[in-house]
Amino acid sequence: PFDLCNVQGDILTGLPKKVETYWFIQIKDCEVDDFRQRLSHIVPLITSCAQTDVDRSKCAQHKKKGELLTLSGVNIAFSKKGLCKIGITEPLSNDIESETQVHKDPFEHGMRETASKLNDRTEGDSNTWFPEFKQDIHCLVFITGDCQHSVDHTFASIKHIFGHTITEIKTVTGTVRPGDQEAHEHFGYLDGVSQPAIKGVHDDPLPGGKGQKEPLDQGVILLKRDGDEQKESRPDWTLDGSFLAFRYLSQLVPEFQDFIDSNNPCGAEDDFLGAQLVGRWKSGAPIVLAPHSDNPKLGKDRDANNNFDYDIHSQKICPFVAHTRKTNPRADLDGPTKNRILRRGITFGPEVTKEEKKNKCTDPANDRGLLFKCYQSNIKNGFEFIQNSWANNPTFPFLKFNPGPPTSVDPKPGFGNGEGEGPGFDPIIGQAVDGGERLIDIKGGNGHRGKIGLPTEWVISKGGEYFFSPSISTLRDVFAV
Ligand code: N7H
Repeated sequence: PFDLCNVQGDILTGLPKKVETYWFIQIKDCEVDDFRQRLSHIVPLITSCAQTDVDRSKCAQHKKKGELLTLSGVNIAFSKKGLCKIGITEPLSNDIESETQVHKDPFEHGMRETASKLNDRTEGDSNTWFPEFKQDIHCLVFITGDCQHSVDHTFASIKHIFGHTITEIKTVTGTVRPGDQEAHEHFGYLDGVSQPAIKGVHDDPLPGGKGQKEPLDQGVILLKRDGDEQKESRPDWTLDGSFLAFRYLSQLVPEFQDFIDSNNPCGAEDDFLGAQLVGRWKSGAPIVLAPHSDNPKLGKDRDANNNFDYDIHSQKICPFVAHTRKTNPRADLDGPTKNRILRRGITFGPEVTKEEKKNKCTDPANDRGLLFKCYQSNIKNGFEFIQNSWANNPTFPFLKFNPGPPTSVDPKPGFGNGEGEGPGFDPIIGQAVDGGERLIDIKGGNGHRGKIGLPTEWVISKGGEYFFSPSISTLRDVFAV
């Protein structure tokens, strides 16, 4: 039976957080048995979905106890190398791979080895990855909390339990932004607005466009549940686990803002161009429902701010390349379900300083951005697909250069070069091969603006890894001893 007490809390419900520390560790060769023993003392500290779920009625155990929401949460996940280190060598995926197969399984090979698929630059002069992410990372422990103090307190106990059995590779802490920017990422846009609903967890999803109305099968996120393409062939212990994709993404905020300020069409609302690139205004209001100016009331309204769809024949209101359209195309693809992910990021780094604003340039000492993480039962269909086949693929959404019926509401159907070149890159996260030029075709409120080359990438990947986040019973009965 499905039990929210057995699923790690970050996956389906999200750990509540104002601060989150990510601890990337390696298990020492000679300490594997000791590590596994100590892991059994970590298990009781792991926060489950039931402990974070607002609807406690789903979990008899917690309803009885009437427990308060914990102030600090802990979850743990293992990379493929980490699983092998503790003696679990069985593949989690049955994708048959030949030596020559170009498309390697992302989890089995790890993010560094498959990073070229994401157009990340991990080597040579154009390398953007931190050296730590090029080392073998076995395990990720992350601790959330309502303040730095509660996170530090829990972190100290975790460190104490693992003791000398591990080597620390990297520790990073994210914090929500101050004041009214709390739920906003560093470019200023409200984040965490559109998330898929999951059957048996969020049975009464908020209204939404195509593919948003019905909750998704659990197996899109959880392994071995209905909707997991490899349900039958995976090892039993993978049940109710999920793959976690982590990315350290720096953001060049003053540079992004300068581009918006210098190119915003005259006469348009201040952030008109920014909203076109993202697909939503800073308040979270989708441009489909608020085409000309921001509407903060709509941005806040959970019943309304996701209840829209894209006009598949036109980008008159929302550009085909807008980040939200590229990463969840809704009606453009008839509401795809297998490429959905649950996002659980947090911002990191200081606010933009006066100096940086004045110089329109990020001070390298003030690294800031998003500690991005997302969950899915299949990384090839989830994170990797969204990044590679949609965001980095200028021809997606497909066939938009000739949108079909002459009755199209688009006054001038046809853009790009009309030969399949397509609408361009995701301006927020799209990456060209070797950091090459990114063209986008945007049709703003002032008519067709044509193809423009973006001056730089404003989001830079500095590393990451793929992990498996097991169920709590698997952690206790299979991983720990
Ligand atoms: Fe994105 N941003 O501020 O521009 N994202 N994102 N993202 N993103 C979304 O709906 C942003 C990243 C998705 O269902 C919003 O929560 C930034 C990666 C998906 O309509 C905003 C970064 C990937 C959605 C941002 C970043 C995605 C989404 C609108 C990096 C996957 C839901 C608010 C620094 C590969 C789309 C919201 C839907 C929404 C931003 C990263 C995917 C404001 C700054 C790496 C699926």
